[in-house]
Amino acid sequence: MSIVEDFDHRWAQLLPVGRHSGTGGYRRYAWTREDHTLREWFAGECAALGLDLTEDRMGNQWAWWGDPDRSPGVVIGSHLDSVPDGGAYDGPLGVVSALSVVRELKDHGFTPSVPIGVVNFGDEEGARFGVACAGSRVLTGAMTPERALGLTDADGVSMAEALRAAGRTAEIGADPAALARIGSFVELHVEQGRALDLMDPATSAVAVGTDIWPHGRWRADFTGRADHAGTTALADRQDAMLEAARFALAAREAAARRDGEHRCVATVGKLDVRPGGVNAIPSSVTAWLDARSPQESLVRGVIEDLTAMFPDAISEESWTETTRFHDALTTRVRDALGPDTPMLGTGAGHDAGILAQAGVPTTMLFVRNPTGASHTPEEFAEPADCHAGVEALLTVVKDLAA
Ligand code: HGY
Ligand code: MN
Ligand code: MN
Repeated sequence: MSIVEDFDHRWAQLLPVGRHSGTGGYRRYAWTREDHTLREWFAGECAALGLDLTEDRMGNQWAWWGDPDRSPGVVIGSHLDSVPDGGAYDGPLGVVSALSVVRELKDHGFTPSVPIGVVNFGDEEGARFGVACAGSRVLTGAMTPERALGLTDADGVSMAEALRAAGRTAEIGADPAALARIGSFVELHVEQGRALDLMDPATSAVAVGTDIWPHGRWRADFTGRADHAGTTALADRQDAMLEAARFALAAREAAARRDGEHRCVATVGKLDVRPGGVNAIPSSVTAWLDARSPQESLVRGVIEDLTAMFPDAISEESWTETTRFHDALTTRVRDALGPDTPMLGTGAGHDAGILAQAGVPTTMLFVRNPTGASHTPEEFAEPADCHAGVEALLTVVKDLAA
């Protein structure tokens, strides 16, 4: 079987898992039944390839060809979880490509000079517990285990409880030994914008990553008083939704004031409304804000404006500084792929960014996305471009492990 056929075969296996029959979107959340199915699938594929499967202290899965305790290895892979009603490609494209690369190398008798690892990071999207890249943040020590275990989902279930319900221990924590096994990390990912598509079509379907914009998540809590939606006069109401609505508009305006030569974006994508009845005045609303820009000062400015308007309401949930990928690794990867390979920064966050922040030599490959749509069932990459991605990853691994 060619590498491309192998990729197509594995891709088809994953497609039905966690796909919602109504929306067509994926609902693959950390430590749920779907997540368990995906982890089992990953473990089975790795076993079939003869890789040694381990987990770090946060439950991220690592499958090794060779012994990374003797010498740090080249790691490829990504994540299998999704945002609510996400697309098929964000995450799985990198994991499936990595498995196909390993099979191809093994089938052709390649002898790696260093160990090769495939990773499946857990809880990259933070869809359930709110903090993105929870798996890599705890692994690297960027988030304490106490904080992670205390995060709760929409039903009030804590991560500690979710881990136990999944039959796991809540004894999680940073894992310097697991981190020390990574000599370099190359995460292949679907592009989440149209930059590659807008380039000359003669250029590559694959780009090398340069950097990740600074970005963060904040929550804003607004309090009102529950009452009857029909009998309470407008003048007597304390409706928490009104402040939340002002907050969403103010966030958009604060970003728009700064959006110019450098992009600046802000989104309120999630609300928790209590008591949550159509005919009840909201007694509390929590709004979650995501804000990003290539310029850190612009994001900070948005938060300063909002904090001035809504003092005491806003708290930071996560913050990731500008991340530049490792210069020498990025250059080497680009050299391996050819001097015309485009270089691309991204406004999306990735485990690769968290590892880079922790000092691991890291870079990324992006596969062209013809519409730029992502975090939606519409997310798509042409099969030929996915194949170009897996071939590019093969070239890169052959070079790094030669
Ligand atoms: O939210 C993000 O940037 C992501 O795709 N993890
Ligand atoms: Mn994503
Ligand atoms: Mn992703």
